[in-house]
Amino acid sequence: MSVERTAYRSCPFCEATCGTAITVDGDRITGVRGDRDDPFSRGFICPKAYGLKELHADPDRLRNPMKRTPEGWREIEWKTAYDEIAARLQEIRQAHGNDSVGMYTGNPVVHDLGALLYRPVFQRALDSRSMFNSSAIDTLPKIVQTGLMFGRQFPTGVPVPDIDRTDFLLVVGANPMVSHGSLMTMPDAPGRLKAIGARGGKLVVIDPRRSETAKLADEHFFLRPGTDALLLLAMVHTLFDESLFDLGAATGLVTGFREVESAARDYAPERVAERCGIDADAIRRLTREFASSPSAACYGRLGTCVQEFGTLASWGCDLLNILTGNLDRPGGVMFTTPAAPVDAALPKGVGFEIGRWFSRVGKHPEVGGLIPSSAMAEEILTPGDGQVRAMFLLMTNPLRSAANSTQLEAAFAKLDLLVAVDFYLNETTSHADYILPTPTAAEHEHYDVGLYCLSVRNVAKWSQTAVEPAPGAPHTWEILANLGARMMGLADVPLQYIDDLVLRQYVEAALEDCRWEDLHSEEAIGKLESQIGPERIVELLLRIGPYGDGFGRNPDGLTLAKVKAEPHGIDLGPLRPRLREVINTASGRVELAPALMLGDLERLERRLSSDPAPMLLIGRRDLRSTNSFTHNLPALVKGPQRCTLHIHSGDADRIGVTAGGNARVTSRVGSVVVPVEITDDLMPGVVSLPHGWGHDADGSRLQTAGKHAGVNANILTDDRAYDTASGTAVLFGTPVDVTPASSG
Ligand SMILES: Nc1nc2c(c(=O)[nH]1)N[C@H]1C(S)=C(S)[C@@H](COP(=O)(O)OP(=O)(O)OC[C@H]3O[C@@H](n4cnc5c(=O)[nH]c(N)nc54)[C@H](O)[C@@H]3O)O[C@H]1N2
Ligand SMILES: Nc1nc2c(c(=O)[nH]1)N[C@H]1C(S)=C(S)[C@@H](COP(=O)(O)OP(=O)(O)OC[C@H]3O[C@@H](n4cnc5c(=O)[nH]c(N)nc54)[C@H](O)[C@@H]3O)O[C@H]1N2
Ligand code: SF4
Ligand SMILES: [Mo]
Repeated sequence: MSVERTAYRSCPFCEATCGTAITVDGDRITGVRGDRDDPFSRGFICPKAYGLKELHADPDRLRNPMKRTPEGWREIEWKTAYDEIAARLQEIRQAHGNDSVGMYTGNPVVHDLGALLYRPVFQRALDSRSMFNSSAIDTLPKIVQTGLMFGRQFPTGVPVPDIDRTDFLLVVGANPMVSHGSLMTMPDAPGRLKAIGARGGKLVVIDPRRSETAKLADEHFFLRPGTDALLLLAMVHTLFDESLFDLGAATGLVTGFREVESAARDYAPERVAERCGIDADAIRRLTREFASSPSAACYGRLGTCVQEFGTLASWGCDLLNILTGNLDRPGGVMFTTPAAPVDAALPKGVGFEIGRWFSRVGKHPEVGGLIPSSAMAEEILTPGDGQVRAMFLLMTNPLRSAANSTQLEAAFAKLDLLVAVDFYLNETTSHADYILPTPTAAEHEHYDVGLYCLSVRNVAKWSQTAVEPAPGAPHTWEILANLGARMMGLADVPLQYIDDLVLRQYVEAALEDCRWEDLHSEEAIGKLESQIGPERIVELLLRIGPYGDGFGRNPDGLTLAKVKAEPHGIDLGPLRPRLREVINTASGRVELAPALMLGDLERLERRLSSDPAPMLLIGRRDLRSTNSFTHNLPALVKGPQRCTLHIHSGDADRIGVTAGGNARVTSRVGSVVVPVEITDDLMPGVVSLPHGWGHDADGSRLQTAGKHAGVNANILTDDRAYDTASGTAVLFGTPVDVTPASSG
């Protein structure tokens, strides 16, 4: 008789970290439900959680390393894969230098503890400047903006809305009813958003689309894509113009106040209103309401990042928060106090730097040693010293997620070597020479070291393994450690030895500037109970962290054992004020007016005085997708086709496209034909198309996704369009031409 077991883990399909209870019979997942005893998510899950079961059972999912041969794909042994890949990488870098090997990583890395903690290890082993920043696909403007203002490395300097206590949430370019929050880790986004109204608070949404969040809101304003910086500067202008500012907790802790006042002088609401599509009176009224609310939080996400003025728009959001006294105040925006402070392992020092060097071809600034993902194709295609000839991809499908995917596909075809750590043979990995699959989330333990730095409450939870991986199948950290070791000439060394070296690096970084001054490496290493792998690093971070036991110095404090003993998770309380300890700028103050932002205003001015494009394309997320990789799971693709072009009825009539008919959408770089849905939920002059589709590529092995192929939105997005300040690709606000089309 079989015995059913239950494992508890956070769901890996978005940033919300909902607690799931996974029932298992033998090596089969039998069910996934919300964990009612999880103090953070209280039983909430969305339909995607069920994907844990379908993904584990997916017959298309790869289980063994794959090698491309003249006869087609062949399964090979892990050791052969490591040896061959390392040898090819060595060969390429010996012939062409270290920078000829590039690396790019994708969104799922944040849900795989081993990938997250051992990526830097492999990166160091590659010792190349061709490290492409996946944050440049969604978060870089926020990283640069908060880095310059607060002097901290991502993700520890990003204030998050205190959503459970706020009286006023202003959502600019985010759709948390569907995305469930990003840079704001909060299970049960719908419940938390509805609770704002239920306690008498207000929700206002600024979005070119009447999104699911906008439909819930008290007020929604349509805004022309890419004009957020103008709107937010107009709100800042109003704060000064009408003397509505009050720094609150930030009083005495800021610098650059006068510079902001003078910069905002040019952006009177009356001057930007027409361009934004929002009345000047409405801008002034909204500003007054925000400023006079007992607490308020302005939250910007993708709509304020993946656009032409992402850094300025992100700056505008936090200026509004700071100048109205809402930074570091309950109900405003606050800094999480994570139990496992991953920043302890980041390079120390004061301030945040950008542009210590620039990319070879496009001259994009580096951030944290990485160059923007939009530079990938040009770095591969442009000959010269440092040209990229090999790429290592870690859990990403850039031929569906990055701008101008046609060009990137042509670039990948030119590589001498493409290696993908991925469990699907999909649109990108089908171009690889080797594919290295890793176990699914249900098959590994996990701790949300990254996402718990951005959670709306302080929490800790250890995610359990639900099903054991196939015998011999390595975890992501083992793959990265094994390949990294070979790249450093340590081919025949036991994994334990390599991992001890990795641990030592983490310990030394973490103990520099640690709150337990008398704690030394040998003591910490000696007292760690975990033996190997990412778990040992989490144990270290928990024990030195703000709630930690300090390796015995605070006996009641947290240890990994205590966290593991609470499989539903531990609630460590609401966000608490900590601005003084967060500020890490050279001036010791919050930098309200970094030179990068002031310098970028000239570009904004130029845009304001140029003619607006008649039709702009934006994205759209769907509740049952996670970017590109959940479309092979039957429960998540059933129902009507979701990859459609949304267009306003007035535009549809003028252009002559009809509901259910097809439209051709053309941008500078490409063209697609897509079914049309007419809706007045979009503002006129804006069309919307979801990303992550286009599953009809030759060479993929995705039976279910292939039947729901859709089109690839990133055929249209332009690699040459980016937020110059940060190097972020413009994914929302692409000028397009829409015409009727007869067939697909
Ligand atoms: N036009 C447009 N483009 C966009 C966006 C948009 O809104 N509009 N959004 C952007 C954003 S925000 C993001 S974050 C990116 C996301 O883009 P990516 O980071 O490329 O994410 P995915 O497309 O989901 O691809 C993830 C890959 O990892 C693999 N994978 C998933 N989980 C695992 C795992 O546990 N182990 C292994 N080995 N492999 C795994 C999948 O098979 C898939 O190939 O897309 C961006 N692209
Ligand atoms: N269901 C689901 N959830 C997801 C994902 C998913 O693919 N599916 N992806 C995850 C990932 S990787 C991320 S990064 C997050 C993203 O989380 P969000 O940012 O909340 O997600 P989006 O739906 O892209 O929301 C962006 C909103 O900006 C609007 N917008 C477009 N252009 C502009 C503009 O110029 N200005 C303004 N103000 N608004 C604009 C869009 O209409 C959209 O409503 O979601 C995560 N969660
Ligand atoms: S909202 Fe859905 S996808 Fe996101 S963590 Fe929760 S269950 Fe998973
Ligand atoms: Mo993202």
